Amino acid sequence: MQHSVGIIGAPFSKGQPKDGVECAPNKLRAAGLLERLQQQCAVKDYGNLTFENVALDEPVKGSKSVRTVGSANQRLSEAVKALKRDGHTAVMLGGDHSLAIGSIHGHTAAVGPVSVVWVDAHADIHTPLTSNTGNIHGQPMSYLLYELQSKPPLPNFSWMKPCLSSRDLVYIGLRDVDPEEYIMKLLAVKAFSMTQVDQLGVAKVMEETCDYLWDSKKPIHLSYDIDAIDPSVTPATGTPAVGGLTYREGIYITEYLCQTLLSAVDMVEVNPLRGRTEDDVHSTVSTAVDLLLGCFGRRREGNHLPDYSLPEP
Ligand code: HAR
Ligand code: MN
Ligand code: MN
Repeated sequence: MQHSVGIIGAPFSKGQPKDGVECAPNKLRAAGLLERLQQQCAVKDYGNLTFENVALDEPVKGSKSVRTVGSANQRLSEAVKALKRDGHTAVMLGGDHSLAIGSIHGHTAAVGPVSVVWVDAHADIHTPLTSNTGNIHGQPMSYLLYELQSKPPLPNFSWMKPCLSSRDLVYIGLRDVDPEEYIMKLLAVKAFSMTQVDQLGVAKVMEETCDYLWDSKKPIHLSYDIDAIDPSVTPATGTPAVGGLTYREGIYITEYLCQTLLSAVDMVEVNPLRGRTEDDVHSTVSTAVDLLLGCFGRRREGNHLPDYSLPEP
């Protein structure tokens, strides 16, 4: 499928405590993301959003920076909605994973209900009441699901309504899930943990993922947390978890979804300040770029010009 891609940078880090994840959008651009994507499809860069820190943002029910996260996501939701209305496939460069709230909300505001493929070591489905850390990047799914929204809404979240059904969610790559996140079992969410990736292989996982989602034929939102990939490949991230996807498995997921109704992609949790060495950062950033290229037509067999013919001797 030929995509026209619209890119939004979301340099935001208040969904978790570690500095640096806000540097990722510019790092990904500096690594040549736009130039390389342009070789495959039309690209429009909408630039970076700017976010305010809300003063006196005291914890609410233990969750941190609720108001700051709420207003950042309101802005992001509007931006993604506008980009989708312009007719592009959305690429949101985070930032931490709390941004999935605004990204998925804005996507559905423009196109109606979507399916979500959430590629992550973590389920990010804590509610403010179950979270042990109070970090909202561990909670976005609970804000999005009809089945889980907190009532009354948290401060600076009254702009949003849940917009995702648990039937339309698939997890891939899980391996660091807290006991309270058993919520996902109660909701019967489709999930391929690393155990299933080992058992079935990534090709079967993707076939089953798309069979499962195909029934409803909704546009697909891919939310890709870079910590889904093994930290030997992508160490520059805030909460690395051993035993992750290989580079090849990670890329295969994007190549497969490229051939579906892919309508929006988040790339989150790349933290250029977390690597121990230059190489750590480089490997993480270039893997994130490769994953995005895979979403939009890059093939490992080689991409060829459509009108290519052998040169005249
Ligand atoms: N479950 C833990 C928490 O709620 C860890 C959250 C995970 N970090 C992320 N999200 N990068 O995927 O705090
Ligand atoms: Mn995540
Ligand atoms: Mn994660």
